[in-house]
Amino acid sequence: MTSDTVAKTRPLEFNDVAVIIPALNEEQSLPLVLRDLPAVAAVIVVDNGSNDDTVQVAADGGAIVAQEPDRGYGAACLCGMQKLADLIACESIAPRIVVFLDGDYSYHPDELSLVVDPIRQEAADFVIGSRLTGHRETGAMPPQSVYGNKLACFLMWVLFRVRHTDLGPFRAIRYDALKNLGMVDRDFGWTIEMQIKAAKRKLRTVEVPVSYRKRVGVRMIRHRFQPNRSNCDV
Ligand SMILES: Nc1nc2c(ncn2[C@@H]2O[C@H](COP(=O)(O)OP(=O)(O)O)[C@@H](O)[C@H]2O)c(=O)[nH]1
Ligand SMILES: [Mg+2]
Repeated sequence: MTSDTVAKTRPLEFNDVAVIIPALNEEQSLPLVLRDLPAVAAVIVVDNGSNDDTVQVAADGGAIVAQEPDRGYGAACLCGMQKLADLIACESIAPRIVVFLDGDYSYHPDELSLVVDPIRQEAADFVIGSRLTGHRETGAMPPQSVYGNKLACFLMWVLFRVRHTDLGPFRAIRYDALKNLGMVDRDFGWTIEMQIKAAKRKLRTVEVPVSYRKRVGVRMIRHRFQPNRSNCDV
């Protein structure tokens, strides 16, 4: 389905918002994510070399599919940004806000307005959904992830005087501000890179509590508080 078709068949509640969903083997969870997401200008699912039916369920759910064969969360986000720029260049959409959302259904897509509203109300340029201040299903975030995020946030405070509680990937940012950050990290350093760069560029950044539940499907040995292979130049 093209973005034109999406626009014709859905009432656009968030026609100023584009959503980028990096996805690696998320055939089970992605239909739920796309089902619960409010109508937006465009949903871009970036397939990161899945060997299941991620691409098919994304297309069936009305998303625009981009493909990034290079593994890595940040690589997928960068590819999604490029796809978004292409769509804007051919004038199929003109979003003002970009939301990043995981494809594993660990976040609640129907909480989109929580991260988007502060930008719409001109109270922020960048909004991070915090799992640490929001409601977490028991066992959704393993202890090493909780403490790793806290440690990363503490180090951000020590080194950059930036106060955060989480590196949560469910986040919204003004599109023009995102472009100016010059994001480069191709792995799980992506989220912390964005937070540090936003602070350095003096973006108005706020955190909002968001809900977090156990992912659908299994994975993860590496976690987002480990910016390994990070090549971010912040
Ligand atoms: N693990 C992993 N996830 C990826 C990759 N590329 C895209 N993703 C997607 O990034 C999101 C976060 O991944 P996840 O494994 O849930 O990471 P965690 O929440 O930090 O444990 C999911 O939607 C994945 O499908 C990749 O190379 N590795
Ligand atoms: Mg996850």
